[in-house]
Amino acid sequence: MDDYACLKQKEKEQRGRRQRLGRALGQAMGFGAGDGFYHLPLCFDGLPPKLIKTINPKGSLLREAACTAVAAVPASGKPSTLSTQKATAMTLQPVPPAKTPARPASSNPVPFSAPPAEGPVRHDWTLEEAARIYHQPLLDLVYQAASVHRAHHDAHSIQMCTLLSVKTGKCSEDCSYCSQSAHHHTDITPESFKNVEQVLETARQAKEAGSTRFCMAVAWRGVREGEEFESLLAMVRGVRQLGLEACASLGLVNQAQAKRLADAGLSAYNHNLDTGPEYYPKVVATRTFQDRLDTLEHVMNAGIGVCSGGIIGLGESPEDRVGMLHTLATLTPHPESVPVNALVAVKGTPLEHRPPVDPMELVRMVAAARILMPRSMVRLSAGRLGLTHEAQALAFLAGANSIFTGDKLLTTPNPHQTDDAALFNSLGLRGRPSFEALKANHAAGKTAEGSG
Ligand code: SAM
Ligand code: DTB
Ligand code: SF4
Repeated sequence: MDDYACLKQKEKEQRGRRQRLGRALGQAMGFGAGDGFYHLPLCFDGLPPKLIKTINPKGSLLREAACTAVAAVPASGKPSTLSTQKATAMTLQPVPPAKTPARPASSNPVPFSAPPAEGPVRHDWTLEEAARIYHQPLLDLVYQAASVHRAHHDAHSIQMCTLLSVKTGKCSEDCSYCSQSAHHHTDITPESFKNVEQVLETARQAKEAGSTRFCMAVAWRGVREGEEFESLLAMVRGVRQLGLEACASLGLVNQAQAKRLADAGLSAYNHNLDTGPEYYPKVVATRTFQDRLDTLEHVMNAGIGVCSGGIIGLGESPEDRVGMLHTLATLTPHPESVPVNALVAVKGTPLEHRPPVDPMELVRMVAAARILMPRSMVRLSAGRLGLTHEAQALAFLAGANSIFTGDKLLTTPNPHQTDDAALFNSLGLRGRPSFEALKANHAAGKTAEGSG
């Protein structure tokens, strides 16, 4: 059996084990079949789970128990221990209905029911629910996000993406964070549109270095028809022929342009919301949040995967961050990937003096994105140079499963390949094969691991 089939078989077995375990525990706790409880074993590698979370979907019960002893708290609130053998059960309080999205003091944890591992992916999150997830004490949030992550993804596998700026600088837009805006006076050297062969050569090198996705960005307000767009379409076709996933970040696109990109084989389109709807006008004046949403709609309609996330550290409030996550998590479908960037404060931009982003805030953002969009790739994007290996490890634990590799992002530096190799090595991580490689190898009955 090849890796892909093996993975699917393993998932099926795990699902069966969890369902049997859930049923047995539920019955032992005195629940009927109609109670709709969920159990989320945190360890399911063929061994009995050490920790069980029981979540009533109505939100009235939430408990967490060591597997050797299971305690139940009925709706009345009176606990009844069902197994007294080495009772170490930890009981959490019933979940109160969400009202104010204020961050609780760390001594006052607010339990929140994570989506069940096997449950449907939700697109109907309320803003209050998103806020309650986001504002949990950090370790509760990371713990929950890690559980969701491991239920939906191989936690050792990280997507490696390479970025290339196809046209650099002299951009008409006034994005306050961006080194490439013609409105700011930065030290970057503008570069004209690269030719197709130059771009494909870089893509070949990226593939050799282990990347499975190649992302081409252009410093434009939006796509312009003409020779350069035709070249971009040729680049997309060429990148796909190399066996890489092709992503483009070209600013605003209309429906017809999105369709042409889809026909060329584009796998994903990167178009970030950047921040929440209220704060957006403070960051960019030359276009609106709605313009960004319209482009996402065109991309979705064309059948291209949406890659959309944002930046933290622009001076936005936690509510703005929640607003952005909520907008993304209520899209149907969810973006296939969600980049989480920390501002790289570039000299000459209006944000050059912003203080560095607290790594824990970046981890919080990653974790909340993971819980709200359990199946999306969450990309730890710009700002990794400001993170220690330990901070990145926490972000991976919290559900980040994609990074940009290579020494340069678009105009700013990124960790060196050898540094990332050391990080992967110390954490036991490996590069993830592309979706297409997994499928193709499955069809051909070959081993997928390590392919591009
Ligand atoms: N011009 C296109 C656009 O605006 O969509 C594509 C390129 S633009 C550079 C892509 C994204 O990079 C932005 O939406 C923003 O999220 C991110 N970005 C740009 N400059 C950044 C910075 N200094 N720090 C962090 N992220 C940045
Ligand atoms: C994304 O979310 N981050 C990337 C990519 N999408 C295009 C860009 C990061 C740019 C960081 C600043 C720079 O290098 O200019
Ligand atoms: Fe131009 Fe994109 Fe930079 Fe805004 S983020 S200035 S649109 S390149």
